[in-house]
This record gives sequence, structure tokens and C-alpha cells, in this order.
Amino acid sequence: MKRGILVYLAQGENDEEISYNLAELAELARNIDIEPQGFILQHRRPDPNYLLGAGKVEELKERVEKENIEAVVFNLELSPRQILNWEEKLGKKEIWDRTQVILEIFRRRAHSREGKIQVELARLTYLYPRMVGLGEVLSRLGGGIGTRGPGETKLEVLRRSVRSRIYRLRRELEEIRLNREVLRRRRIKNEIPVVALVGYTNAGKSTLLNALSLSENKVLTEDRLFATLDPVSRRIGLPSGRQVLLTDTVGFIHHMPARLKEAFKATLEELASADLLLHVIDLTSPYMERQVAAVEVILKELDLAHRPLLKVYNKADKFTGVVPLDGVVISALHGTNLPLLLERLEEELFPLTEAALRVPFTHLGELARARDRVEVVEERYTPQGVEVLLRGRQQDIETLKARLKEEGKK
Ligand SMILES: Nc1nc2c(ncn2[C@@H]2O[C@H](COP(=O)(O)OP(=O)(O)OP(=O)(O)O)[C@@H](O)[C@H]2O)c(=O)[nH]1
Ligand SMILES: [Mg+2]
Repeated sequence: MKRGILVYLAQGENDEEISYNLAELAELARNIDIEPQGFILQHRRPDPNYLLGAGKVEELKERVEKENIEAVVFNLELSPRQILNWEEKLGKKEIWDRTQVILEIFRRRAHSREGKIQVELARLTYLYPRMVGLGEVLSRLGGGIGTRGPGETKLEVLRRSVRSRIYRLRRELEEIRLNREVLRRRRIKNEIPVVALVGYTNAGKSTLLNALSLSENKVLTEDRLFATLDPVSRRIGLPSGRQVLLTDTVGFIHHMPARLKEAFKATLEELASADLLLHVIDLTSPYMERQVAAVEVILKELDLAHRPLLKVYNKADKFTGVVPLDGVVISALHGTNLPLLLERLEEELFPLTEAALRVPFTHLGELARARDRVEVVEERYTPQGVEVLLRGRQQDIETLKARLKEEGKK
């Protein structure tokens, strides 16, 4: 672990928000092997040269030297000029901002071709607009301030190659997306409902996927941020014996860098085709409400705010407080309450409806056979047959109707 220090420039947040953001920034830093030794906090407008005001700049420099700090992590995005100034000021220290830290975590976790493409795209689109400032730097190195120095042309070449790389990556992603679309269509044709896990990173989505999955092929779960990048799907069985697909994707975080959201669009688009979203929430997080709100913001941005959604409060084994009542409370790790969750899934995916039918006496056998799936609420005998009021899943009722017609034809 490298010794680090956090720098927090507050823009009107209150104390509670600041302490939450600082705790999360520290956690993000740990995920790239930087152990924060402390922090510097300032309330002010961002300074164009150092982000911080002059007094704090000196304070940071002193602390970096005194405390043997190797890496400085800023909460706000730094401009190229600010990065350069800090590098000059502090010598050979690592300078990070929150977006870079998140991008680095993603880079380390990306395994599949798609994941790698998405992360590279995010990094390049983050870099590209920043290259304008680089021209200034390149020119400064080559002399000639203010004139169109040699840095400008070098920069143009660089920018062009980055641009064409971005273009190629976007095209590759588009191809992957089309493939997905084909798979999706096939799935719809087979009528396997899809349930998608969403939630803050580290809430326990992958653990839940493993716990419910019928397959022995387990996915990675870890006490780390963004353990999952690549989407995976597994079949799960519902109490009625029906199967559905459960999909797991990248976790969310508040103030998710825009570039990352854009790059992971293909992954996130999968969510749009889900029949139901399972929002997994870490009950034990002191910041649970904030995390729920952050996920809801992202769902809204993805235009998913009005999709059917079930809240799942996880890690109940480690929780002693009062549990919320607007969802299912489970422990994915210990398997607690999973049968109840599956029942709720069944209800959500296959809601009960009622239908009135007339069954001719010759077809009572079909009705009897359907009784383990469909409940007969009322029956009335008439000369033409039995008039029944049925309650059951739409699909089962449709199947029964179809059978009655078939029988009628014979
Ligand atoms: N105590 C407890 N820990 C759990 C439970 N469910 C998951 N965890 C732990 O929480 C950590 C994160 O679990 P994951 O399943 O990897 O979380 P995730 O939501 O997939 O996280 P990302 O992929 O990073 O978004 C792991 O250390 C799990 O063992 C639970 O019910 N109880
Ligand atoms: Mg995961």
C-alpha cells in the first residue's frame, strides 16, 4: 500500500455529505492500493492553477513531505494545467482525481474483450478533451509560449490517433451490441423472463446471483468496489418450477463518471430489456439511504425509473436495526429468506389474474389437469357445461384456453 492523502474541495456540501464522500474516496483509493493517512478540506471556488487556495497548497506540500506521502487523491476532476502544476510542486508524487481512480479500478478489473474495450473507451474519452491543455504543455516544453509552437503539431497528430482509436472502439462495441440484440430477440421468442440485478457496488449482487443460481459455475464475489464488470446471466428456478434468467452487471456509485456511463451503455442497456429489476441494497452501510438515492438517480438517467422493481435488503445477518418494510430482507451469504424472495419474484413476474370460462362437460378432464396451476374460485353448472371463475397466472390460463379449443376441434 502506498501512503496517500485525500484532498477535498467542498462546493457547498454539508458536513454529513462531506464525511460520506471522504469515506468513499478513501475506499476508492484503497482499491488502487493507496492507504489514505488523512485529508485536507477546504471550502472555496476551485482555483484554476491548483484547485486549492494558496495557503492550502503550502499546507499540502508540507504534509506530503513530513508524512512521507506518495500519492495525492483529489475529490474533483483536475484540469491538465492543475495536474502539471501539482507535479511541479510536489516532485515525483502520484496525482490522482476521483474519476481517474475509478477508471483505474475498472481497468484492473476488466477481463472480457467487451469489458476491456469499454474501459479503454472511457479512458480515452476522458483524456481527449484534456489534450487541448496538453498542447500548452508540449509547446512550453518546446519553447515559444503564445505562438503556435511545435507542441501544437505534435498534439494534432496525437489527437488524431486518439480520435481514430475512439472511433474504432465505438464500432466494435456497436457490433457487440448488435450480437446482444440478436440474443435478446431469441430469448424473447423463448419467453424466458429476465430479472436484472442492480445496486450500489459491493451490495452483494453477485453473491445473490450465486445463491439463487441453479448452476455450479459461480461468479466472483469480493469485498472490493466494482468486483463485477462483465455482465453474466444464470438460470434460476421459481417455486412453481418455472425458470427465469437472472443477470448481474456492473455496480453503481454516486457521481458515476460520465465517460464510464457512456462506455458501459451497451452493458447497461441490457437492463432495459429486463422484465423486473432487483435493487440490491446493503442494509449494513451507514450510508444506505444515500446509496439507494444514487442508484435511483442512475436508473432515472437510464430511463428505467418506471420499470417494475423489487427492493432487496441484503446482509441482514450483520444488521441489528429496524428493517425497512418496502422490500424483501435477506442474507445472500447465508441464504436467509431466499424462498420468500423467489415467491415474490414469481408474483411480480407472473401476476395472478382472474378469468371466467365455460368448460363443456366433455372437457372436464382438461380442467382437472390444470388445477395444480390454476385455482377454481367459483363453479356453476349449466346445461352447456361448467361456468368457472379461475384465478392463476395469465400464461397458465391461456394454456388452458388453448387446450379447451384443441379438444373442441377433435
Ligand atoms: N455479511 C454478509 N456479507 C455479504 C452478504 N452478501 C454479500 N456479502 C459480502 O459483500 C461483499 C460484496 O459482495 P458482492 O456479491 O461481490 O457484491 P456486488 O454487489 O456484486 O459488488 P460489485 O460487483 O463490486 O458491484 C463480499 O465480501 C460478500 O461476501 C450477506 O448477506 N451478508
Ligand atoms: Mg458483483
